Amino acid sequence: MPIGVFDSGLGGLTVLSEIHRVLPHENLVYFGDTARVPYGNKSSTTIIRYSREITKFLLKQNVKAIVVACNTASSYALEAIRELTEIPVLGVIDPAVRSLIVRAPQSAIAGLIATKGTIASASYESSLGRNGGKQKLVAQPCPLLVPLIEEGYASSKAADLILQDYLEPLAKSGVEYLLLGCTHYPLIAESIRRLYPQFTLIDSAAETATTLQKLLRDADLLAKSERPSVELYVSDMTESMRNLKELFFAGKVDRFEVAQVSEE
Ligand code: DGN
Repeated sequence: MPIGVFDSGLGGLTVLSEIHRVLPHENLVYFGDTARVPYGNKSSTTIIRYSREITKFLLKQNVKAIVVACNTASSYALEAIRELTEIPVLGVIDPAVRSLIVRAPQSAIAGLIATKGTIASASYESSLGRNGGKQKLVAQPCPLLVPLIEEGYASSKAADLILQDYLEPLAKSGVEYLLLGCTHYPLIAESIRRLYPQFTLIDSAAETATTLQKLLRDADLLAKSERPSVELYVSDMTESMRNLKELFFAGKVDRFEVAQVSEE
């Protein structure tokens, strides 16, 4: 049985890459809602409806667990998804926050960078409270980073200037840990490390993959396929989506095609 992973678009392929790296013997089915991306500017009702539709599609693929590889959908739709199924459902926010709580002293100041939608939802703050973390969070929306990364400008002078504009206030606030709260940000992590070596980066893609590994091991659900397949489905296909797929997922893909989810 495969693991189902979904995102509002193709950025969640950074999460899929980490899952594939940590769990190389698992069959993976990914759905990117490229016809309706971005979710960040939509109402919670709509995000929940879209997420439920995609969940039903993944359940039809007979998945054994679902990873919501999108910060916005993880912020709003986890409970609604869990109402549809008994299988494990994992978002990207709790794994990153739990890693912060384990790694950082309680007195630490942590920066959070994400899209405007994720910051507005205050989901990282809620997760910190729910998990008993006492660290202080300083949030910084970074709306220009997604388009920069998607246009191939992650390692450019323009990216450095924009990063400094976003991150300098965090450095001045004494931030030591930085949560990368968006699917796209692993691609800009190297630039952040070079500009701000004092930040310890917490990458929600990597943390989600290791949390999933533990969850599957504890539930005795780990697979040992010798030839695992990676299938990618999108709700709309254009040439730029083929380029984004290459940008976000370096591994071999067995299928990359359009699939429609049924509307509720
Ligand atoms: N996948 C979204 C996220 O993790 O916030 C980023 C892309 C978007 O919908 N703006």
